[in-house]
Amino acid sequence: MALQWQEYGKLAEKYVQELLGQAYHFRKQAVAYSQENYHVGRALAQRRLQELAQAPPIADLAKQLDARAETLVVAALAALLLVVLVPLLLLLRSAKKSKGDTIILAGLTGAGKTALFTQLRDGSLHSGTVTSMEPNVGRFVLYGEKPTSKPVQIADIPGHPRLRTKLDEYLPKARGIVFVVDAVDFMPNLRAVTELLYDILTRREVVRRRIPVLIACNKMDRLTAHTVDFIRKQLEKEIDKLRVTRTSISDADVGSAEEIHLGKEGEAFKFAQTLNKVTVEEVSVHKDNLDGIREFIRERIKA
Ligand SMILES: Nc1nc2c(ncn2[C@@H]2O[C@H](COP(=O)(O)OP(=O)(O)OP(=O)(O)O)[C@@H](O)[C@H]2O)c(=O)[nH]1
Ligand SMILES: [Mg+2]
Repeated sequence: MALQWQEYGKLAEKYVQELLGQAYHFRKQAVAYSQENYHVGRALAQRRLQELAQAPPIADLAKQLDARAETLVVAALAALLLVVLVPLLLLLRSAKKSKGDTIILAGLTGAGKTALFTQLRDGSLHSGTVTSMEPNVGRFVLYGEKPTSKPVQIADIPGHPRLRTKLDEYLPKARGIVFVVDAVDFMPNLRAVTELLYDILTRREVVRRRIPVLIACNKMDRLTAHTVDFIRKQLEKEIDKLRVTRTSISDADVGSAEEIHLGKEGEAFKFAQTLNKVTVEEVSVHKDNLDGIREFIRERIKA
């Protein structure tokens, strides 16, 4: 029996309502999943899309409407497309936001990044004490964890000034940054350490995505190592000085009007003022005193 136009209208309205309801749940799920894990989110979204296309309302619609109702089918499909497209776009946007999945190890040459990398991966130091000339990148379950734990992608970026561009390459992929500082050979390098740290803390991708930074004061097994408190205060003081010179340089340079300023104007700089979380921890790669780092990694990438 052919349906009347009025009934077509009601039917279509009902289905669109239903689709809207489904799409809403779908969007919520997809967004939640994509923040946790982009791939899981995408797979779920695809499955949900398929289910949606086979959902009873749509199958029914096709069955019940005869050839004359073609326009209504088109309208319903257009509505479906709309309610599906919007969440999909949202999903893609949030997936983009959370695309970083790498823990970056940064810091001056000799700080202990490569030692830390192998300690986290193998539970041993290996023999090499050579300056790295290439980033070390690996995806692995942290040493000592259950083999079923989620693998973590870690990138150890060499500290040699000529290789700093490697940092530009990896920072957009960052989920978290471990900034390794040599607590023994600290004072002679204070300016250089601060410049590198300042550079990282004012990166647009770091600030915009609120990438947390862990300042790992390494080599605490050595008697001559400075305390964490001392290192934090020195870094804050030095950033304070650097802020002044960097700001006056950028004021003179019209092109960098968008420069990111660290901390609060008119107040002495403290790490607590940064938009992204900056914490300071005492570690020793040699003594495998790395709990703070393991915790930091697992907070970012859940086991
Ligand atoms: N005493 C002590 N020495 C350490 C510790 N961690 C690393 N070292 C030593 O510090 C030196 C430099 O370590 P690397 O891991 O090669 O330093 P890096 O940060 O990778 O340096 P680049 O590759 O040049 O950027 C090596 O001789 C390590 O054995 C530690 O916890 N305690
Ligand atoms: Mg190295």
